[in-house]
Amino acid sequence: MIRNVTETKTPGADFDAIVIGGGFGGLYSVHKLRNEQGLHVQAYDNASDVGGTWYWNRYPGALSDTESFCYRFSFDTELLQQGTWQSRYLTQPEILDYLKSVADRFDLRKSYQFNTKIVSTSFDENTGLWHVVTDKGETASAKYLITGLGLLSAINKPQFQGFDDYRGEVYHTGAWPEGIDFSGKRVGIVGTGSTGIQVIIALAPVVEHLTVFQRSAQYVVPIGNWPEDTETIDAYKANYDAIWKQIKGSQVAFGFAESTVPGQGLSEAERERVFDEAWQRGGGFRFMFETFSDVATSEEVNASAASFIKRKIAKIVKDPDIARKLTPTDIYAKRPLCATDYYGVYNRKNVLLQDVKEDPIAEFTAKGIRLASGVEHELDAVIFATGFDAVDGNYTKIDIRGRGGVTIRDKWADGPLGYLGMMESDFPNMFMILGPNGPFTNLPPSIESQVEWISDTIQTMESEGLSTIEPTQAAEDEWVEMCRNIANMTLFPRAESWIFGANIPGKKNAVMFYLGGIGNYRAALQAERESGYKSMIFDRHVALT
Ligand code: FAD
Ligand code: NA7
Repeated sequence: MIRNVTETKTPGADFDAIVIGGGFGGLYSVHKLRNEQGLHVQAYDNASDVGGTWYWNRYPGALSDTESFCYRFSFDTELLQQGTWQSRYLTQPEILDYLKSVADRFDLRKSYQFNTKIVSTSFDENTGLWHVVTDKGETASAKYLITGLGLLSAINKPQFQGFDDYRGEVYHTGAWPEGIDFSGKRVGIVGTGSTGIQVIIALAPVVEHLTVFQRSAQYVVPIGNWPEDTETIDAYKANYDAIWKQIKGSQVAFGFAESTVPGQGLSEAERERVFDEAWQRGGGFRFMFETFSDVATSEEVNASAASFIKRKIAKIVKDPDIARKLTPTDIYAKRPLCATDYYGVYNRKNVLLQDVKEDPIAEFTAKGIRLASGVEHELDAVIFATGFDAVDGNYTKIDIRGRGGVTIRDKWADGPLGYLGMMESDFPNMFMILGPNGPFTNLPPSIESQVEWISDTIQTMESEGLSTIEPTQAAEDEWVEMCRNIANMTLFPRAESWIFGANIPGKKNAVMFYLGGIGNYRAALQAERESGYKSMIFDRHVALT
């Protein structure tokens, strides 16, 4: 159903709800609140159209690593049956087209003001309303604030000495302009995370020369990106009820059943057999979670998986010194990477691997990048594939003020907090999609779970005539502590990555995810609702006046 709601129910407010963000989260929120609940919604995005992640990340080779059949919304069966794709994984243009088609189907663009950044927002305790201010100086007020700011969205662009002197082209994968042609150019790429490896593979055959500036060697397994024909796609479509049921009760929500078999206690040969099958099948999350139940928790099994990948590197890469540089020395506990023949790229004559732990980047020069050893790489273009200030990055960029003027930056000074990954005490009626301490999964099903919980909660508030809702500090503390405890049961905190904020210089290392799985997460959401919101305080401002 599509609604054109122009009247605000909330007395004294411009809108009932303000939504920030035009990705999966923002779009679904506008649909739920406007089309289903008849609320007057105003949405903003600083992009010029919908798409979020997939609007910004247009770099060559950009691909999902969630399989096509489940990197999408599940709430609309007709939309699911209309779904179409070419291969096991979706390319960026396919995902962007999909999100545009969702916006068309539910007429969502009419609620958006694009090219508009929200720079500050504050909660007025007297009126119980949120006020937002845009970068154009416009203001608007609403009872509910829904933030779909993205968890991998605020780009991380490291500072280097002499950067302003560099006369070549500079790009960041997370803010990619269209129509760049690298053929015949000498290109440098800084960063070898999920994004870096995709760009490296895509550009190596195109550029004249590619220099990869690698800080950490990575564990990369094959992605297995084969074409999927109509028959295969139709089989998914025929099974969608069972597929989504499985996904929403699983751990990582990637569309496969996680292994319940521990690798501990098995022989090295038996583990090898299972890892080899996973290597052939492809998929990073499958390699980590479908093989054995304890790859991410047992040091021994983790080392066994790591050793398997290391031996593959030695086999694939012809030059032993390059193979050595590509071989990780840390634990296998970052978000698992996968790609098509990543290590094989380094057998190409036009690709040079520069280990910047051995020989750090000293400065940019007019012509390129100079290393500490004095070696200068002349480059026509430098691509930063240096990732994101993950999870809280876009929150701390906005001046967000809750009760008593407390800022989110202050509240999160020791690391971001969040009850159920969505709410914050002293920030009433603010609902964060993929906020801190939310689930670590294939994200569309988690986003849907959150948006549905938020819209149910708002519906309850509207039907009960309630003014404000916020979690108790105790509930928030308990949730955050539980997230910490679960994380500490795994090996993830022992690897330096964006999952714990370790990629940003000066950022406090903090637990930012609920690693308990989407099934348990959804159960916690249901329990909160069915208990009559036992962890929430309602109408505190009314009680205070
Ligand atoms: P986003 O899509 O990030 O949208 C946030 C929007 O908010 C952006 O458009 C931004 O412009 C806007 N915004 C932020 N701040 C402001 C402001 N102050 N004012 C106005 N607008 C603002 N996840 C998976 O599960 N599987 C994958 O395979 C996968 N692949 C990925 C590949 C890449 C390259 C990246 C970067 C991420 C990937 N992700 C993947 C994570 C991906 O971000 C999520 O799956 C999902 O797209 C997030 O949707 P969202 O709506 O929450 O946020
Ligand atoms: P990541 O995974 O954070 O990777 C960023 C890469 O950039 C990583 O290899 C970093 O090295 C490297 N990096 C960061 N800063 C520097 C500096 N200063 N010098 C050299 N190298 C640097 O981001 P991605 O975009 O690849 O992926 C993020 C998520 O988005 C991913 O999981 C998908 O879900 C999509 P490091 O490894 O930290 O030593």
